Formats: sequence, structure tokens, C-alpha cells
Amino acid sequence: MRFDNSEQLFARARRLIPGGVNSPVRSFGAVGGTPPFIVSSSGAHVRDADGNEYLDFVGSWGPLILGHAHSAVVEAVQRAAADGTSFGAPTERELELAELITRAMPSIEMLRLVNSGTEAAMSAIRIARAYTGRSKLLKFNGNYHGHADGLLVKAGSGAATYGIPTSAGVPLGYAAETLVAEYNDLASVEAVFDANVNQVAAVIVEPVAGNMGVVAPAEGFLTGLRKLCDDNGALLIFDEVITGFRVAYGGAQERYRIRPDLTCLGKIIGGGLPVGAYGGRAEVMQMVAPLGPAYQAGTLSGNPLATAAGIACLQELSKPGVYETLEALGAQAEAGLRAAGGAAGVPVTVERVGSALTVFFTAPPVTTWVEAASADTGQYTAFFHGLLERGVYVAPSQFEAAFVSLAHTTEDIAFAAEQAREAMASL
Ligand code: HOZ
Repeated sequence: MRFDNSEQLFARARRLIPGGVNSPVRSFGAVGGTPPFIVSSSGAHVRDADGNEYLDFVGSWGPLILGHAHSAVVEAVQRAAADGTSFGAPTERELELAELITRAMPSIEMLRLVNSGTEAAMSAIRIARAYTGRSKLLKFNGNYHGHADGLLVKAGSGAATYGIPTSAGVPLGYAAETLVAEYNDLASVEAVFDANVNQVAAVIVEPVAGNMGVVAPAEGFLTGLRKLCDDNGALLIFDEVITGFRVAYGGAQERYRIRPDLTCLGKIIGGGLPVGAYGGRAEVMQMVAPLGPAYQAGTLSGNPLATAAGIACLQELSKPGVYETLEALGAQAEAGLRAAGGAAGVPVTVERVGSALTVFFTAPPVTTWVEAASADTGQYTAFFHGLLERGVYVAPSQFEAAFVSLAHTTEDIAFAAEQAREAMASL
């Protein structure tokens, strides 16, 4: 496979854009080599500037659950664009998208649309602090909630991938407001509450961890969090940027039957366009200006193109059988990866929830960040390049998810499993 055009583009980009990319993970910094510059896509495939085609399991890091350039989304965006791309004034589409979301997630009685998951998380936390009158936030080691200052403490995703889980540039006093517990370890949460009585405004969690690779919540973990928050007067915030409309139509809160106080949503509710949302109990959301004293705003929030794409995406996802199909394709991918590891004699742990999964290059179990971090990233790197050369595109980091979409066929998954088998055999 040749990457001449991508190499030239990457060299140009590195002169103007830090690392040549607008988000660190995609630079291939953890796995080396040149990221293919993508020029077009359709269904389950993307094509790069050198004409190489890949079966894609990145799916824009999750939102492309319908596949690339889905006709319903593309047509909705085209129609919306013809009417104007931004007004900075209310539109009916914002309301339609809000209605779709609140119907899917009954815990969300009111919501605000924003432009990204990062904005959603930072705003939800501000509202939780305003509502409780407390300042401390509890997050989990290896969970990632975007790049707002107070959330870059023991963070997953690119921050973990590049060994900077606690970012430079975050004032120490600000970082001190963020307390950290271990994912899937209720005793560690209890200990933080005990050491900070009446100070914790909220617990924020990825109900299924996705940014340390996919790690499912242990039996009783989410229920236990709900109880600890109630007992300690703190709000429970589910960051469903990855899990919302992914692990079930109603997200992880539907799948695990937990009612958070606030929920953060991202990219998937915009069908891949820049969007986010936060919402929850009406009483809490009434803190948001202009109803209440907590300020949050945005010219492009509720943007016509993003809301049009989001409505189209959620309407497709609400059709019967969608999540059964995703579950079956995910299970096929999981089985294929396990078999590939077994055939190659490589110890792997495959963690999957619905259509999101990760193969960790370590023996089971992987239930915490410490266990995820014990994976052999050198083996992942070799596996990643083995797949890329064979036309299969997965995340360039061990600590991310692979996403199966409705555009993948059982033949696509079988093809990917065969390539995984060959790539693992040559490790
Ligand atoms: N936050 C994304 C991974 N969970 C990475 C996004 C990107 O690099 O484009």
C-alpha cells in the first residue's frame, strides 16, 4: 500500500497545525506512520488520498452508526443547507431533536444543545455545581469527558494514549477540584465521599467506559453509584457521548436501567456533524440561563445542519430491529477477534457492549484502568498496522473503541476477522 499523497499532505499539515492534526489521536502518534488523509466515504468504507480503500471501524469515533454518507443524513443536510446554514435564532428542528432525545431518554426532562461532547460535559458540571452549591467533582481514572480544564485529570482517550492524563496548562487549584476514583470500584468512590463530606457536587462517569478501550460496568457498579450519589447529596452525571443511541436507543441508562440526574450527549445526535447536548431533571436544568443563574451560550448551538442530520440519524435508529442487528454484528466481531487471538496463541481480552468493542492485548480480566493499561501497546501497534495494510481501519490507539455500524455486513465482519487472524498470526 502506498501513502505518497497522504505523506505530502501530512508534511504540509505539520507546518501549520500542531502535529498535523486537529485532534491528537488521529495523528498516529502512538502507532507511528502517516495517517491516511481521507477524501471520501460511503457505507462501511473510507477512501484516502492515494486511492486506498479501508473497511472502517472508527466511524468518526462513534457517531456514524448508520455508516458513512447515509442517504437520509446527506439529504437532510442538503435540504437544510438550502434554507440557510446558521441563524443564531430558534428553529423548529432544535425542538424536534430535543423531542426525539427526551422521548428516548426519559431521565432528560429538559436539555440544551451545544456543539460538542466537551461543551456538554463542562456545562453539565457547571450546572451541577450551581444546583448543589458545591465545587468538587468526582471522575474516574481512565474515563474521558472532553478537554475542559478540570476534566483533564487522569483522563483516558488521547490523554492516556500520549501519557499526559493530567494536562499541562491546567491550574493546580482547578485540578484540585477534581477527585479521582477507580472505575468499577465502589469502595474507592465511597472513600472519596468520606474524605470530602458535603463537598462533592457530582460524579461523572462513562457508564460503559469507551476511552480506555471499551470496559463494561461491573454488576452493581452503576446502581451503587446511584445510591452513593443519593446518600451524599451529589448529582450523577452519565457521559453518554459514546453510549447514547449506541448501546441501546436510550443509551446505557436504558440498557442498565439507571436514571442519572444529568446526561451528556455528543456527535451521534448530530449524525456525525458537530453537536452535543446536556440535559436531565427539569429542576436542575432550570439553573441554566436565562431561567437561572448559571450561564452557558453558543452562536452555533442548535445549528440547522447539525439538527437536520441528527433528526435523520435518530429517526433511522428508531426503526425496528436496528439494535438487534447491531448486537449480532458486534457479537460476530467479538467472536472473530477471540478466535484470531486463540489461533495465533496471543493472549487477548475482547470487551464488547453492543456494537462497541476493544481487543486488549492482555489476558482477562479488563475491568479497571489499571488492567486496561497493562495491555501490550507494542502488540496493538503491530496489529493495527497489520490491519491497515490489509484494508481494515481501526483506531490508532489501544485505548479507544472499534465501532460496528449498520452499513457493515456479516461478510464485512467475516473479512475483518480473517484479516485480524492474519495480522495476529504475524505478531
Ligand atoms: N475523543 C476521540 C476519541 N474518543 C478522538 C477524536 C479525534 O481524534 O478525532
